[in-house]
Amino acid sequence: MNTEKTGFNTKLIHAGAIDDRFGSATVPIYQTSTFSFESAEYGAQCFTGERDGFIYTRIANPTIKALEQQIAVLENGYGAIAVSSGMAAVTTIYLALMSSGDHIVSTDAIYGPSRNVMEKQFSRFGFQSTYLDTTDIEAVKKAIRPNTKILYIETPSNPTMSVSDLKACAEIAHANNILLVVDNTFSSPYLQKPIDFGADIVFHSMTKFINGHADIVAGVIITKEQSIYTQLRNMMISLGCNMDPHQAYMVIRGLKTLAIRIDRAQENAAKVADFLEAHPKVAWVKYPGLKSHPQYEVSKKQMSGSGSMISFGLKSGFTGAKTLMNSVRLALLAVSLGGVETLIQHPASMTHSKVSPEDKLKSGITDDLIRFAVGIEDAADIIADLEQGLEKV
Ligand code: LCS
Repeated sequence: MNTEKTGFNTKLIHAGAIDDRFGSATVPIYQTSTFSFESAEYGAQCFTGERDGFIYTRIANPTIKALEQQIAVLENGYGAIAVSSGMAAVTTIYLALMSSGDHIVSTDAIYGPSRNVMEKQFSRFGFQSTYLDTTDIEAVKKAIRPNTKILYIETPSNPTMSVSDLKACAEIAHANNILLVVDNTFSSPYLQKPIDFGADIVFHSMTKFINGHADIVAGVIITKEQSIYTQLRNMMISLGCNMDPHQAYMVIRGLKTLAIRIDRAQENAAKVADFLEAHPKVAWVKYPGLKSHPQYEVSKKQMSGSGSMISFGLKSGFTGAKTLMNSVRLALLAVSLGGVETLIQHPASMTHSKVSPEDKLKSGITDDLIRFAVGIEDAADIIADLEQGLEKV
């Protein structure tokens, strides 16, 4: 069906549909590496672009295309490029848009490997970078240089839950003729659509909320315009970091319930955040839905809900954090997020362990920070689990 004028939930169910001669209710898995051409002429025309036929799965595949079309619709973008992981999205963006001597300005407290790959690996190819607190708009303005090509923000940020102002960042980027790239993993298009606020490129680790069942690693890049889409797709094809058809099928399957999963998880998260904020052993809580969050007002302007990620610290610091992590029984002590199960982890020694101690401190990834990804279990059980864990602290 044409989902152009439908609501978000209808798009989640119907926007990815493809023509199928048997009337399959779900998108079939085209588990093939190659596609036969009906004639030599047809094959040649597929290569010149005169025809839109499928050639080879690294380039395009019907199952993957169904997912890409659906994600582009959900993010209000021109087109989407599915990739093998969230990190494949990050590296494809860096490599497609930067050349030796170019500079990127980025949020400091981003997913650790997204920063490490730039500072420790791509710096070898002459890429320059400045990492800073992008909630500070004046600091962002000052960091832009004549050779800056990208303003890259992660909002809310992993793991500090800081919220950068999308509209203000888009204005700075466009005033300087550079691209705004947004990692929208923590919100998903259900809660935040960065293109509506001026972003040029949005990407996701679909390993998280979009797939939502902790059983697939995947990524996607969405662009506002065709020219950047073509640039990124060509880089993805050259790097060979394409998605696999079966992986695409799994994401399509998980995506259908995105809204109801997030509604439920964030309802739980609001209760967990209130519980933590009132607990005598808790020193601080950062959750965009709490009035105490420093960017509470900005989050209300650009997010339709506060999500299900919480960071908090205990008065007893890292020692207490370790006791809590070793005491929880319902929450899994595991990295990742956005699945149906509640997870707890310690960024300073786990997801962000490779960020230097000075940079961790500067970007607020303190030793006492515990990251809590709230799942869709019963809120009372999640809170009871934290309560019994905190008793041992
Ligand atoms: N962007 C964000 C915001 C992420 O949280 C992650 C992974 C990535 C990109 C990379 O995606 P991947 O390649 O893993 O699909 N975040 C993780 C985390 O916080 N714990 O484990 C993985």
